[in-house]
Amino acid sequence: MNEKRKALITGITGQDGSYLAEHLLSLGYEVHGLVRRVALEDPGRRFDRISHLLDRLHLHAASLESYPSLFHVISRHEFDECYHLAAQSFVAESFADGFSTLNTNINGTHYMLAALRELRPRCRFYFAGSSEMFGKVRETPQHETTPFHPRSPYGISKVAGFDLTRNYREAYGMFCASGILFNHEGPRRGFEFVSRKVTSTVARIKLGRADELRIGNLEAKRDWGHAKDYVQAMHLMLQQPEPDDYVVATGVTHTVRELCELAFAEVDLDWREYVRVDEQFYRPAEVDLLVGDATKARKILGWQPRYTFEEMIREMMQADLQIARQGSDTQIEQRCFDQRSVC
Ligand code: NAP
Ligand code: F7E
Repeated sequence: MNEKRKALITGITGQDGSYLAEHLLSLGYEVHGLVRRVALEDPGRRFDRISHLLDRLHLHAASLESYPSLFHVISRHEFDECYHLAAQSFVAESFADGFSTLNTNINGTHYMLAALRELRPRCRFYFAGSSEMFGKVRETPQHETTPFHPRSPYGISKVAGFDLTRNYREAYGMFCASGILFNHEGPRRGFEFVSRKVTSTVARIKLGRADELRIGNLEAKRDWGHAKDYVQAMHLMLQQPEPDDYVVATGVTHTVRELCELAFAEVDLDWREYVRVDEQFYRPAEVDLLVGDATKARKILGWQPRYTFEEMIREMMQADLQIARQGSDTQIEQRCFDQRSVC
């Protein structure tokens, strides 16, 4: 009898964690997730992305800030694979509070690696690297050998996490791999990120519940894919004979302006009548142009994205229209549509 493979996901309550949990469950894994104690105390709100999976998941309370709490969870189960996704992931917030972003993202990654080395050195480890590591890009498109030049505390924290992951691979022979993932979105994206901010606000405008979309840099360019496609690449990276690092991207780039045009067009509105540029949403240092070359992932992992940008925005628009029609966006209204907030 083959035993079920056991996977541990940190950040299981986030966008990627929820899609990855679904994917691993569909492959027959026993899926464990690390969650914050406060999340266990407020499941209605904190578990909204995984509420449909709760009876099939094993959740453990731990904090990325506490080595003993991570050590304790890892000591209790023979994990085969660990996907380290938990992080302070919002770039704008990392400018507002660089200290906590660096602390959570760098120390959290180091704690995970150190505990695995001590307790489960054969457990395969995935680190959630980011295209933000390329920052002020030295070449276009960006691939695995493009030098890093991060432009935010968030980007700096991810470069440190990437280096730690590679160092554990080289120094201790552990199976440690990093995905260098470009932006990926979907209907479960946090409302502070530009794609979801646009689709959720457009839905509210369409229903007469908002009258404008205040936004930052319309000329910023991103390579946007769908999170459902990208979590499959994470899993494939841990199934290879040797650990390595991979760029995961669509190779197609769009401006924030094009994103707005498309989302408004989906509901037959003209974006120019509603979009207002507001400098409070500009960043102190911007990453102007990101476009990834995922040739290595395609050749070695056999991975390629299925969703186009247009299909993804359509799916997000439809989902946000439904939420707005049901009126279940009241909390969001209070939290994120306050135009004084930084989202
Ligand atoms: P997300 O939706 O913001 O989810 C972040 C997760 O991290 C949540 O589960 C959150 O838990 C958890 N977390 C944050 N701070 C924590 C702490 N101090 N202790 C324990 N857990 C903590 O992010 P995502 O979009 O799914 O991204 C997943 C990972 O990929 C992140 O590391 C991100 O930096 C990286 N990444 C994302 C993208 C992208 O475009 N989505 C691209 C490249 C890399 P709570 O629910 O309790 O807050
Ligand atoms: O911004 C511009 C903003 O916040 C995208 C994270 O998942 O992907 C994400 O980071 C672009 C930037 O994502 C607004 O200046 C304009 O140029 O959606 P975002 P991000 O910063 O690219 C990377 C790969 C990660 O690793 C991160 O974890 O859009 N922009 N106006 C705006 N952005 C926001 N949020 N809000 C605006 O009003």
